[in-house]
Amino acid sequence: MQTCRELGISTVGVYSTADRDSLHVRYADEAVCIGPSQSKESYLNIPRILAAAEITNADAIHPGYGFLAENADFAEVCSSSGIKFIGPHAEMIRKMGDKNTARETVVAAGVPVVPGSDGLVTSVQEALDTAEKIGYPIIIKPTAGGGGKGMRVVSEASQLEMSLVTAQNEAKQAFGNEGVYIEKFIVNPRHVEIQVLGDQHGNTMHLGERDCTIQRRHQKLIEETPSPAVDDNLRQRMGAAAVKAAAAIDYEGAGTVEFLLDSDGNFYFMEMNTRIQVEHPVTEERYDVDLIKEQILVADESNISGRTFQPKGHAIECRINAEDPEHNFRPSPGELQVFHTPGGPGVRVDSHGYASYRVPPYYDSLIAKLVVHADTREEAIERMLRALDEFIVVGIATTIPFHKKLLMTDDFRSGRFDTGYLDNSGFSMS
Ligand code: MV4
Repeated sequence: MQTCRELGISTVGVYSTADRDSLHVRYADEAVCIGPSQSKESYLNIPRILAAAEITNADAIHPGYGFLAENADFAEVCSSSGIKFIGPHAEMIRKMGDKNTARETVVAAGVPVVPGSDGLVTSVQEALDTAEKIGYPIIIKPTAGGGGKGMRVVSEASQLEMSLVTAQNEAKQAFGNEGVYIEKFIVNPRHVEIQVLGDQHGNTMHLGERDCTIQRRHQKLIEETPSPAVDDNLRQRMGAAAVKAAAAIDYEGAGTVEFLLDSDGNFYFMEMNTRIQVEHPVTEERYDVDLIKEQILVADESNISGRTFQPKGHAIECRINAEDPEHNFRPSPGELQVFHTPGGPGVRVDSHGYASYRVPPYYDSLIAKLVVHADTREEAIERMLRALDEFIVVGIATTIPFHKKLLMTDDFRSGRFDTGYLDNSGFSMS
């Protein structure tokens, strides 16, 4: 909506009754209530969203990064209703949404993947043969999953049959699709992803990487760019691989190609997210770009050939969640009695909150993204610690104390961490 304001485009916000006081409702030129708090009845209800678009005469819908952002049926219904879905076409979402198809698609384009099964695994014998060939441990992944949902690690042949059957049943339950595939399990990798942008004229480019290795139970907590583990040569190779993956499906819009990076510097395609992501602001700060503006421009048929973005400095994002890090990150909804956000050079806060706002208990716990930009990683860390000290939230518990503690550790400062860090390193709040 801020981008639209700058572009002279008027906006309509949609909201559930639980979000009537959210900042996006006040910021929008018009707002339409689309139902009660349960997201199935509001933010996931396609007919209600289309009705809101139609009564307000909307030209386009920006799906954000949750709910329907990667729903191919929604993208399809938008286009057939004459409303531009700001994102890729339904077929592109479908191809990348089915993880085994995505894997096969990028392999054909010459992108490295982790050694694994040749397509979906349909029998115990096939699973045993695949695992024997690539070696244990292996990981079973549901093709309809993503983001870590429903994955199972198997460390020896004796567990494989049991794990396969369980994984298939769980996948059927959770996604209505029992398809699973197998990969060699890479122990404690880093999560490094590449921001890509494609236009409607066949051009595809990348805007460097984001390191999202600091995660807890598949929830990212800190993201930064550049990655402490990526040099210019690796960035160039991962960027080229990400562009190949996106170009393989004629990708349109902003997208992210996720890679695992092992401790020897090998990278492997994991999945492609066909949406703008929560952590996109770190790329915006380092590359001096408004990615939402780029999404809107390519949706309006703009051509990106010849566009270049000059990276500068280092950007870090800390996710400020309504969660209590002292109590296993349990949710802590409630009133923001005080909500004082930091400012000053190189500090950005993206939030829907304000003093007296009541964080509802129904949705994702993210209440603010605190993003800093500075010349070097060291200066960015100091700036982040300064901004975290200035950030005052009274009324609910947040992840601010967690970030202060983590950013003080030698391990974080030296870039010595992997995706297992929070669970294995002994790092704790007490
Ligand atoms: C893996 C893996 C190890 N080996 N695949 C989890 C989320 C999804 N995008 C991919 N995931 C993983 N796939 C192979 N072959 C380890 C993970 C993984 C992980 C990846 C990124 C960040 C955090 C993670 C936490 C646990 C497991």
